[in-house]
Amino acid sequence: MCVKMNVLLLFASGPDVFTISVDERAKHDQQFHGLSPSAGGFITGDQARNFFLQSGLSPPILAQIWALADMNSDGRMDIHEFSIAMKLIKLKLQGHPLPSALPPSMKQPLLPLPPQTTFGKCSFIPKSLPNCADNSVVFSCVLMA
Ligand SMILES: [Ca+2]
Repeated sequence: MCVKMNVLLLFASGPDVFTISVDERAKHDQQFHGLSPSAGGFITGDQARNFFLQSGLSPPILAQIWALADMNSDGRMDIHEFSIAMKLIKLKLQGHPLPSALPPSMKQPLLPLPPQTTFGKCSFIPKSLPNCADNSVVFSCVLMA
């Protein structure tokens, strides 16, 4: 009972309009690799520009999106930056105004793919729920044999 409640709270405070979903991430991954990124995992400004223009957004808007998404301003995009740009393009096409600065939810490292409830040899299980008085859920990482 207490666990369920807290998990719901986590979800309620988590995703916002800028959060890139796992499905979107998978699509962005595919598109990124379709653009033949370099061995280091980057696409150039030219590669990205031609692709982004297909969205139908105007070059000045795309320039703004590029400026936001190219977090380290090195003139090229890794998969994370590309995913941010694609998300901003989608939001813009849906009528959302572009943010003046990149929202924290976008700067976070992308979720691992595919989504997993277990990671490596760790399994997260509720550790103890004495009385839920402190309204917190304790998880413990148990090594599986
Ligand atoms: Ca960059």
